[in-house]
Amino acid sequence: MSEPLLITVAPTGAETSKADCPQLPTTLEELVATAVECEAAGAAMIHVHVRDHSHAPTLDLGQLKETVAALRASTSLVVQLSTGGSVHDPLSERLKVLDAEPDSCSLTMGTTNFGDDVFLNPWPFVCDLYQLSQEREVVPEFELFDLGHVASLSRLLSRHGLPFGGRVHVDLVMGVPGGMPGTADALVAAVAALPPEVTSWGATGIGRSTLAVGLAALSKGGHLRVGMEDVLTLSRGVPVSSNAQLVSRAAEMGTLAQRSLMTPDEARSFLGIRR
Ligand code: KMH
Ligand code: ZN
Repeated sequence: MSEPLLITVAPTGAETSKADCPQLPTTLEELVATAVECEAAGAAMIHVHVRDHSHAPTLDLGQLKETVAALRASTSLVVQLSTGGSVHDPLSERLKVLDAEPDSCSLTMGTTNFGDDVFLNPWPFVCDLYQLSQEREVVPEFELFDLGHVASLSRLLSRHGLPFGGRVHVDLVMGVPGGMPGTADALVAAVAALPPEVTSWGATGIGRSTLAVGLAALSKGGHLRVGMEDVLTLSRGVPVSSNAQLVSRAAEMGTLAQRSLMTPDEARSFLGIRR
């Protein structure tokens, strides 16, 4: 019997503008309503980027804390804050995200080209963020955009030990222009290269690679991240109307693959989240 399926929703991201996509949840009210719908549709964890009052990405600590509290008040979802932010956020601000005391944080294992931009994650920053997550008892999700990031994860774990909670959960972020392609072949290669300390992995395919990556991940027994951070169309020319639509589709795919859905409470134990 396969492991229950952990569905993470990434509802907002830092790249899409509200003007281009009015259905993107950018206010706190919209985010909380989305989170409630996505939990009902089968999500167990939420990966959060916060927007300011003009809908621009922000790492404002007050807003981050308010968002964590609001999500905890209205849902049971595991709350993961993005430490990636936007490509314009300074590293020092990204470290301060942990001051908002989330359950989990994203932790990208290296610098990557990101479309026309660069998503900066120098090695000393990765180590600082990792050590801070251990001190603060926040469970990192290791974001791997490239095969080189797999090797960096191995190096990080051998130098600095296991994360808080003792579990090592990885998300393969595939199909970013500049990172590994969103194909079944690349997914199989990345999974085969994961270090032995990894206890679970999921994958997300950006843009049109979302279905190829999702289906390949399920075939290999992995978990799924979906959401409007990663994809804005259901199929060519058909816009996503809500994050819950993507979570429902992921849940249907999981059911087809004979996977039960992991509840938020099960996800806490599974990921080693502090209770
Ligand atoms: N917005 C990207 C530059 C993360 O959340 O940790 C980085 C990102 C990864 O979304
Ligand atoms: Zn993100």
